[in-house]
Amino acid sequence: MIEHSTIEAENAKRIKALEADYNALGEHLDRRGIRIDAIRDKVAAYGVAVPSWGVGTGGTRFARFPGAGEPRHIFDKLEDCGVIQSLTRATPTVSLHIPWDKAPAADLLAAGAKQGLRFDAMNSNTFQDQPDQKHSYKFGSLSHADRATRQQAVDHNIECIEIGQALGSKALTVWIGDGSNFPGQTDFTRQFERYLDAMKQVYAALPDDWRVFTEHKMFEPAFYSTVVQDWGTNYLIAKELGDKAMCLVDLGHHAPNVNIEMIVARLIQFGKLGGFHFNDSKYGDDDLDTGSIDPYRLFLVFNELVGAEGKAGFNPAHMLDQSHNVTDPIESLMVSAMEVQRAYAQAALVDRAALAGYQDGHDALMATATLKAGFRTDVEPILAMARLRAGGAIDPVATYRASGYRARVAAVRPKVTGSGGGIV
Ligand SMILES: [Mn+2]
Repeated sequence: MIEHSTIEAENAKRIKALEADYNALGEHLDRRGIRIDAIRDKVAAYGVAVPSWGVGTGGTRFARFPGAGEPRHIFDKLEDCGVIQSLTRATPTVSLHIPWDKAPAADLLAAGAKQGLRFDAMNSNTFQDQPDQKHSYKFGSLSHADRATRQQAVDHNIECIEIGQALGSKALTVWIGDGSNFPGQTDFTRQFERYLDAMKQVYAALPDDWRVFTEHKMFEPAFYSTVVQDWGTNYLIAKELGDKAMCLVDLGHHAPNVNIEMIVARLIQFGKLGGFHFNDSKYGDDDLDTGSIDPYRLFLVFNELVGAEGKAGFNPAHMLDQSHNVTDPIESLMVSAMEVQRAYAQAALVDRAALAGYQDGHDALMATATLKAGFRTDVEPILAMARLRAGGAIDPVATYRASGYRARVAAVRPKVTGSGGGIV
């Protein structure tokens, strides 16, 4: 845990500069007809979920280099998530992965409450074989040719719903590794029929106030075809299943240069945007830190989200989904949560009435300039002020380093050298 006195001491070093920057930005925004406090309050109310697996060091297909003081189990993970929330005040929820995070519900609830954390969407796992598992997922899970294997995958997803119900979660995210590695290996249509049939069974087990998010991904671990390949297939699934089924967009699960913000707009327009997995990428599903490669694209996604605020039924779930290989995962997740907030705040600055006017008047130059005016604004004082007022740190990374947390937990948590898993 981070001592409150550490946060206060670190904030004391920075509060004067922050107040000056905040006031200067307030004057600037005032000239643009924007009330800075309103944006600050929007940011303060915004939260993004941390994936439980994100606090461990990830890995690549080649190796995993463990870091010091990595969490040993879900309770260590919740402690790390508590650190992220206490410093950033941007991550009030945690998304669990079953079976990695399996533990008695009462213990999870107590540990979450101690850290001031609630539980977001549940994540099932049918892309690995567990030691006690009867049927292998080597050739698929929900779309497997063998009925008993499909049933095992269905039962696992239903178990995830039941675990989630006990924790106050309201959604299940389903990502499968099913697909094929060779042309001709599978029949596209029959495989997809089997998947839909299995998902209908999962859907039937959803409580009334739950949603199921299906996550598309164009490749890996299947490298020729995947069953839930793209947003079009994902949309078909959501339509086939029903109103509680929605599409989840992982920013890394598209081909390079795909216009993801337009996909977001389409899914919003037809009421099927369920949520996000935020990360960044350069070449593929790189799972890099959110906003580290292309912050403008993140902003453009948020521009669509802010534009849709208030639309009936619009309530996407936001979660980070990254793999940290060369950084302290806590630092990466803090920075990423702040990058998501930054894109949100910048998108909230866009003058939408002016933008619509330029769009309808065919003034392409001023339309794009109006959009970019939001992105160009340095909103850091707004984010920092929102954190400060909520009891967080003006500078979360500096405060975290000053706290000595990593060294403290490294002293009691032995190094984990096994494969971590967690690229989903
Ligand atoms: Mn994902």
